[in-house]
Amino acid sequence: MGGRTMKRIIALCGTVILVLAFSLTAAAKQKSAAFASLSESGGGSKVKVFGPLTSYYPLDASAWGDGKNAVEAWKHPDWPTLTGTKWISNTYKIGDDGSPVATDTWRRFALEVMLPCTAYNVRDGSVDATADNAEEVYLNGDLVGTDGEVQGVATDNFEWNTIQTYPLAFEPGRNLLEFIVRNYPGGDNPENNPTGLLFAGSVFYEVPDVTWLPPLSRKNYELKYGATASIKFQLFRSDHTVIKEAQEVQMVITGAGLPPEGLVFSLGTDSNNLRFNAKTFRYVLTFKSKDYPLVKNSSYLIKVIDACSKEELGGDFATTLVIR
Ligand SMILES: [Ca+2]
Ligand SMILES: [Ca+2]
Repeated sequence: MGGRTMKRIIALCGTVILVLAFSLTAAAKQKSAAFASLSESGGGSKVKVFGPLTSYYPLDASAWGDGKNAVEAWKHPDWPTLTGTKWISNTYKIGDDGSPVATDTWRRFALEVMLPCTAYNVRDGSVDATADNAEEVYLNGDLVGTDGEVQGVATDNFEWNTIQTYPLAFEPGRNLLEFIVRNYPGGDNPENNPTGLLFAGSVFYEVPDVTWLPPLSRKNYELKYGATASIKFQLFRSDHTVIKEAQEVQMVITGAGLPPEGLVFSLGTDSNNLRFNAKTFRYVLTFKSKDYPLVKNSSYLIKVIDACSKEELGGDFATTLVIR
C-alpha cells in the first residue's frame, strides 16, 4: 500500500462522512397472505381452540374460557381434503380429553390474520372451509356464513362433505377469523362420530411505495459526523398518487455498533420521533448522528417498515448510509 493511499485513508478516517445512496421510487408491491387450519409445510397450527362446551354460546361468551393451540385431528377416511392444510381440533380424537363423544359439543376456533397496517386495495379475501358437523364463520366478530345447524335442532345432511367458500372482507392490520363448530349427536365411538375443522384461504392487497426525498435522493449525499441529517420520504400508491393520511410506519437504521434490531423510529411528535407533516404528506426524521454509536467505514441500511406486519416497504430501494 503506497504512502499516498495511506494518507488518504487517514484523512477519510479523520472525518466521519455519511454517504446516502441514491434511490428511486420502488415498484408497486402486490402482495397476498395465505392462511390455513394447519399448514402441511410444518410447524404447529397457529389456530387457538376454545371448549368444548355442551351448549351453544356466542363468540364473546366467557364460558369459552382460555384457548389452547389447536392440534391435528384424526381424519375420518370419508372427510374431504384441501391442498396444503389438515383437519384440526382440540384433541387428536374426540373425547381424548374426557369430553362427550355421543352428545352435542361446540368448539370455537380463532386465527389472527395480520395484514400490514399500510395495506390498501385489500381484495378477494376468502376461505374454503368445512367442519364435522357444522360451522359458523366470523370475521372480526361479524357472522360471514354458516353450513349446517350450529344452533337449534341439528339435521344431519352430511355437511362435513361440503366445502364452502366464504368471502372475507379483511381490514388493514389485525383481523380475527373465527369459527364455531358443532359436533352433532351420534355414536359413542370416536371414529364413528368425530369432529374437526378444515380451512384454507387467502387475501390480496398492495402496500405503499417509498420515495426518498432530498437531501437523501441526491447521489453521494455526505454528512459530517456530529451533524444532523433530515431524512425524508413520502408514501405512494401504485397509481403514483401520494398517500395523504399518516400511515403506521417506522424507520429502521441497521448496521455496525447498533443493536441487532437497529434504531427504530416510530411516528410521534417528539424531536426524536419520525414525524408526519399533514400539509406536505412528508415523513421526516431529524437524525442526530452524534447521538448514536455509529462506526467508521461501515454501511448502514435505512428502511421503512410497516408497524403492524414489520415488513419492509419499497424494499428494492432501501437507502444505504455509509460512514467514511
Ligand atoms: Ca360443510
Ligand atoms: Ca361428527
